[in-house]
Amino acid sequence: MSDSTKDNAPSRRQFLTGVAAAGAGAVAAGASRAATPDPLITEVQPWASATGEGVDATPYGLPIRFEGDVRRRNVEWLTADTISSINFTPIHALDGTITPQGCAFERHHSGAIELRKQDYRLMINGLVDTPLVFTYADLERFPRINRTFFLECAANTGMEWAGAQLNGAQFTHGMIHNMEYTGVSLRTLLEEAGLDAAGDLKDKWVYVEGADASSNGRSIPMEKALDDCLVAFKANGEALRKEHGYPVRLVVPGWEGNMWVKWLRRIEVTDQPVQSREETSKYTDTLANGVSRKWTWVMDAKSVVTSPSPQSPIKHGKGPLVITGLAWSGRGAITRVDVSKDGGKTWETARLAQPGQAMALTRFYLDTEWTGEEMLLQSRAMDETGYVQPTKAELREVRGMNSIYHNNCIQTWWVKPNGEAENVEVS
Ligand SMILES: Nc1nc2c(c(=O)[nH]1)N[C@H]1C(S)=C(S)[C@@H](COP(=O)(O)O)O[C@H]1N2
Ligand SMILES: [Mo]
Repeated sequence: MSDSTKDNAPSRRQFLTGVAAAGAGAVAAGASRAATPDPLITEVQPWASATGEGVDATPYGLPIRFEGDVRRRNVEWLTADTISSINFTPIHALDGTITPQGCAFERHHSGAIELRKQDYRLMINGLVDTPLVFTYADLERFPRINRTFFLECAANTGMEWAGAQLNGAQFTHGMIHNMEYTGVSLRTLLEEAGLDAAGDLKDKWVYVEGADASSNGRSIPMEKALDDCLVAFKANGEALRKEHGYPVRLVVPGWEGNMWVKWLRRIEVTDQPVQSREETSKYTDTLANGVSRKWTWVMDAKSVVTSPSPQSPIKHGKGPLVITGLAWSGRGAITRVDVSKDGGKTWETARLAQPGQAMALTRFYLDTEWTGEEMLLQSRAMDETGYVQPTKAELREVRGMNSIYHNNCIQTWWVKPNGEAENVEVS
């Protein structure tokens, strides 16, 4: 080894020289000094003996075929058909924070529709000075905003209320994605129509609906509509995919995914909420006493370890281990994430890959040494309001057992000595 390693900690020296000293299994880490000649290094390989594919072989690229496992997945028994259904983002296999559109979860109430830009119309009516209809080309002429936000379906983790249910972070926490949106501020469009006719804006609402058969109508308080909502037409730099609302969707930062209306066609300024199906019979939370609370729009702070996890077991034995996951809060930036290996008895503070960004996913890492013993792995997020992600028991105390939506409790993975992980409940 070079002299520079002398100053490093013992674990680092072991990391670099480990494999030369011992056979597989008893090794400290993955980096190895080959004991025998490695044909992958010493032999000329096929990929170096012939030319590769020319440019334009794939005019719009897809992931390389070896990554075919990184894909959305449906849970068939959850819904009667795939038209009104949900699938899940493979968060166990992604890293960083941006979700590629191609594997970002989908939730449709009446299927994903195909709507051409030429056929697109956005109406603003109701209590406005001048009712307006925008074409897609009209929207492109207003000043634009670029911001990254997470969208979490209120039902994310909803199957876990009664006990550990689905075996994988993709299924327990995969109704979430995080994209950089480009669009026009909703405020800009509302002001274009003029809000004098609405009078005092404090108690006013906007009712937003989509062009699909379900319309997915929701009422949004005017204060939020004028604050940070976007009428978006690009995600991660490219046009919205059909399944995410092409050509235009509403972005409602930090609030439940159901309000992010896709294929957005109408915004009505009203003096009261519409009390639509989506905000009365659905997307309300029934408490222990049978009373349902509504207008629970904000997604509270939450986190999950994405690896190791049931779909991402530890394959390398004991030694250096990267524990990683995602944290987010609809109330602002994530300020801290703690990780526990013993079901919440003791905690270590994880490293945030970047400072938390308000209402966007934050990636965390805990670079650790695994003893090879079993772990009850948990993560606990804190946001800038001082809010701490609750345990399952704490959440149930407030919410009872009748809820589906807004389950933001601490998740536990039981990591076994063989590296496999299972969804378990530690409440
Ligand atoms: N028009 C319309 N908008 C919609 C929906 C829908 O079915 N139709 N589903 C809602 C729900 S419940 C969620 S969680 C998000 C899902 O967005 P995604 O499919 O881009 O992940 O869109 C919301 N907006
Ligand atoms: Mo949703």
